[in-house]
Amino acid sequence: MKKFPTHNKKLTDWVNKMARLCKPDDIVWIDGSEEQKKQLEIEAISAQELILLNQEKLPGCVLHRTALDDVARTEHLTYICTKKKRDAGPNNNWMSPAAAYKKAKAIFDKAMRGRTMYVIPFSMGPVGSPFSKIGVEITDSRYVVLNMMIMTRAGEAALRQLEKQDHFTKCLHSKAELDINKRLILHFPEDNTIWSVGSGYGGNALLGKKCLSLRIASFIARKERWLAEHMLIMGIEEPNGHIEYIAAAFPSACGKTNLAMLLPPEGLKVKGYRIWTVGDDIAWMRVDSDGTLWAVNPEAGFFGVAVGTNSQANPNMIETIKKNTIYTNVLLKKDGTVWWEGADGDVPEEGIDWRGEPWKKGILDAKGKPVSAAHPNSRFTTPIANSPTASFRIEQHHGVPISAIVFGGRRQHLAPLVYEAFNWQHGVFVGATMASERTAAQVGQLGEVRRDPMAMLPFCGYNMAYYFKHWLDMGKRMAKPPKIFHVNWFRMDESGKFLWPGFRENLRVLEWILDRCNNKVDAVRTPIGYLPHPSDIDLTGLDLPQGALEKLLQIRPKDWLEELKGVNKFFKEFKKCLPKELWDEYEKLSNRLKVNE
Ligand code: OXD
Ligand code: MN
Repeated sequence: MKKFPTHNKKLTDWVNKMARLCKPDDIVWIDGSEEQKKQLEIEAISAQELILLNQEKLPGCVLHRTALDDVARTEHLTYICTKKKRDAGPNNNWMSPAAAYKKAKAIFDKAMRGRTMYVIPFSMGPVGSPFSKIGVEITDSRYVVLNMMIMTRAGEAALRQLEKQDHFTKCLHSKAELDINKRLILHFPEDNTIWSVGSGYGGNALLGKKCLSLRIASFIARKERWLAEHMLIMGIEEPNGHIEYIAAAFPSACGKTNLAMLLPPEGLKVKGYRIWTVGDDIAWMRVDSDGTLWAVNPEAGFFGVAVGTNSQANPNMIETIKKNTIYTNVLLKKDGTVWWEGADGDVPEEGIDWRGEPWKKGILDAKGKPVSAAHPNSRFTTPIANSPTASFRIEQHHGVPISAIVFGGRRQHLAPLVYEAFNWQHGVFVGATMASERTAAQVGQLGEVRRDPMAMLPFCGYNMAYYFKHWLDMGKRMAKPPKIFHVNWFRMDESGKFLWPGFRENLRVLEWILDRCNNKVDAVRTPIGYLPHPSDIDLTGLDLPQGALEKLLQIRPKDWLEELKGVNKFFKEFKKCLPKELWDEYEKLSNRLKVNE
């Protein structure tokens, strides 16, 4: 066995112990160097885990295909393993730590025989920043190593930081047999440990992402009094060069990545706005000594959905993924480039689909349905630094100051385009009652409302009732808390047509949000919060049909009272643990609506 590049006892003891369990043939430590990365790529290509793409057109890009039943996060196999079940809450699957370790050990046992065990020291957040956390992932997947090298700061520098602080999150991963019946994604927040086995899919296997940066981090954040959130962070540069930052939470597949990289709309060009992307998925936020909220993105890459990404939806992403990108489950074209449904350009005549099968334009399956070229959850992994919008503050240890927090969901009829919460407590209620309607892309009843508070339902590593309380407490700690808003880009008219064009035009709404933060405009007080005066949303160059904006800003108290029934049911799941303040906000909203009915 090779010499370990560290004398840190905690780390070497743990790696040795995991090696005794998984029995790899070899152990390789990841130093984060370009040479090591190249070497791993060569090995992965010869083992057919990766396909080298056309290096002239897509330099540094490769393609990976997952197992057919390993294409998305498996929430039903994801557990929070706390000593007390109540600490995991009704929002999580729970297993006792003893039972979970026992069950998983049987799967990890000798799982790495004939394979190499990679040890990846990594930092979530800039190395050495007071915001950041160190983790070490052990894995037997080269694909995981190469992804972690993009998504995190992996290697030597993280290891030296670990030695200084002497604590880290222990992340153990093995593909094992990639068997869905032997797949478990286990979190042990009380042990600062994650065990994931039987999956090679990003959200299950890149343990720095959802597992550490959200589930484990949210648990730690409550103890250490900060926030780990499922939020994008973007900077909006005004013509005078001043940049304001916002953090925004939307459920998965509501356009966080597109918003974070937005290209200002043609109509507002004269105003000279520019967008800076700090992050598209996760925000860690702390109260600083100035009494305001500051945020970093713990990640260093994007793990974005490919299907639907094109020059109209996200031109900056199209630029970003032209180099040094790992594509997963997309179509391989004859010329060694890639394609997916909704990509730019013509539908290719033929290729190899995400399953590895020959594919032809118009090809139908046995039931007469089109065979998809790319999986609907196909992905690209790409460095943020590739993006033309990458913020110059990404590496800054202090992060960025947050002026506004924005919540959002997909609501056909209920929520207006935008509204502002009355204060922090009301804002927490707005976040806690967030919901989204199912689209055709998801299984289940179309239009069915799914509650997803702060977009954290699948990611909160403890009882959400305590999480709400933590949010309320955080507000009290800030001298100047950010204002809280709610947006809905998805409102429809009577004929089922979207009333708002979305995408680039969303900047018009962010402009109003910033005007509110800077006390530049007043607003209309309504039962649900402050709404814009229609004339305060700059529609220059936008051809919105007559009356559309008024419809977008309409509130129907009857619909909101109906909505409150769902909220009531949801809140009751948390029994006595739910903070009284949220029931107070519920009552106040209900009363305001009844007066206006
Ligand atoms: C993601 C998700 O992959 O939220 O970011 O599902
Ligand atoms: Mn996400």
